[in-house]
Amino acid sequence: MTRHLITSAIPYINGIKHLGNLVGSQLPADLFARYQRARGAEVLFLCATDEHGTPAELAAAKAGKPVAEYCAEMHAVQAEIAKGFALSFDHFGRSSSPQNHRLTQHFAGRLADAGLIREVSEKQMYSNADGRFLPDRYIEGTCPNCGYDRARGDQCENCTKQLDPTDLINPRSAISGSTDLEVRETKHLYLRQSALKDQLDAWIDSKSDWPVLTTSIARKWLHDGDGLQDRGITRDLDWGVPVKKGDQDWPGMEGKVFYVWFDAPIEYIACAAEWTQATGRPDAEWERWWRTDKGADDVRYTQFMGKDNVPFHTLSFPATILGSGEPWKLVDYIKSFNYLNYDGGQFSTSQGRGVFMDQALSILPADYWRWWLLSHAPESSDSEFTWENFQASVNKDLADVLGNFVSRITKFCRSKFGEALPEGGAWGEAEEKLVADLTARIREYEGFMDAIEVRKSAAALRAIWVAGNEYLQSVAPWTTVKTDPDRAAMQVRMGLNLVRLYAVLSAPFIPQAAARMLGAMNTLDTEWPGDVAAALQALPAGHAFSVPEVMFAKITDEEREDWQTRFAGIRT
Ligand code: B3M
Ligand code: ZN
Repeated sequence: MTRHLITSAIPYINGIKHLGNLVGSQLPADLFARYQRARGAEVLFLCATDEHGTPAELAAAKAGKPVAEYCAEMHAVQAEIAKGFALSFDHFGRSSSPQNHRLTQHFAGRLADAGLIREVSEKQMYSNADGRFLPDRYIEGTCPNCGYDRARGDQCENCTKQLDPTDLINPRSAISGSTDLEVRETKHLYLRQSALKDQLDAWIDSKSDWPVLTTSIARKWLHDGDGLQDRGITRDLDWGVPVKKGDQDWPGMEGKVFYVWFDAPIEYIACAAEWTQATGRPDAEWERWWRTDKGADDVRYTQFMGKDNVPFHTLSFPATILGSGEPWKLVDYIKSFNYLNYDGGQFSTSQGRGVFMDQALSILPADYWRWWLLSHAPESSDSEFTWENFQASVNKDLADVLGNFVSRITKFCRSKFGEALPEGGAWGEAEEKLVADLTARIREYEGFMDAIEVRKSAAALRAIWVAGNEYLQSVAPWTTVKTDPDRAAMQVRMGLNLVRLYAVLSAPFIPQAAARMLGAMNTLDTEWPGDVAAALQALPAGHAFSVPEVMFAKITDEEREDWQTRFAGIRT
């Protein structure tokens, strides 16, 4: 049996994520985790909040709260919203956990022992007005690469280029807006990624099955310009993992913390340790997922993330792992996503533009969003959310195709045969044809899901729903019943079995609706349909069922217009 370790990029703690963040990491990761569980695999699905660095400090300052308190509150908020979207994490951890502190310091110690860390006395931006150094997001300015005028000191949001604060043109303090900045000397640690370049290069080259989006970004950082650069892994900040070499002090590094992007991916490991602790499992349980010397060599590890996070996952984090010289599990597959745009522009957290996860749940159930987002995932290119498109897809796919099927067959059975599956005769030609058709389509669906082709999987699933509708339409039990009630009963029995089958197949996409369908069919049988003919006889004649409430309400034009106006502005 395959064991799947699945991680989603861990969302920054600074506020509630928008739908673009969701579709680029947590949601497709959940789709894959649910699918693998449904196929009988052992799955460990982890996510956490990314709590260190300037994003956390700046957001806490804005909220007027101590950072630790702000992070604890926002972690609870994000965990609750994740639950609302039915994200099935085995554990939702925190990068500020003691486990992550220990592991981050451990890795730094190993890297230092391996000669892969150098101390650099360097010039950093110091703000006279703020009386402090301005690392990363504490500084903003114009990107030297693309000219975007709100680039941050660590990375340009627009062109994804990783930056140093001193690279920015016309820099200003993100705290006070002051341009009264000067360059001062301070000491920092650098991870010698360049020493690992050949190893990383060979590793990326061995990943011929990875999405081009992933490998092209990695190759760009490996080969563009002067090639892979060493990376500063410490900061002059208060909040974060204190710089230590294992459990030893690091002379000269007092009062400094590790850079957020150094400790954040290590949280993928620490999160597993948090999971064992939270669930009372022994330590050996998490090591079984992460240490190849302790049972993790048969684990398949898949990461999900937006394209701006790819350099850190293809180069920096693997450099940490490889450089440690210890048998930690390396990622087997990185699924990355382009951006989802919002109604003619970009979603933006800093500017509060778009629909945020809490707002989405306040107007419609999670499944509506899950279906639209996954079936429009920005895989081969950026994609765009528009309210018209959202309304049309939900109404067509969910209400007209799936919802209507469920409602039609259950209501018809209740009115003609009562609320139990009728007996009827043997299958005929139409049923054999349906089984053959569905078998081919389900195998196709599995192929796309195994390959994490999200949009293609959604299209294949929709085609499976359509096939059921076409079957009902062509055999027309409502007509048959007048001349051949036995045959109509058999057709109805088939239709109700299709409802159960659809619940099983659709659960990774729309888990809440799937649960309602299974509830209406009065069954706990969620076995994946290996043999489709058998799966369509799982519910026997005489099995009681009930007619569910409306599965999916259509989005009206008035609602759409209302939401369009409500979410046109900027969230404050
Ligand atoms: N928190 C960036 C983001 O939320 C960052 C990801 C960390 S993954 C280790 O997009
Ligand atoms: Zn740029």
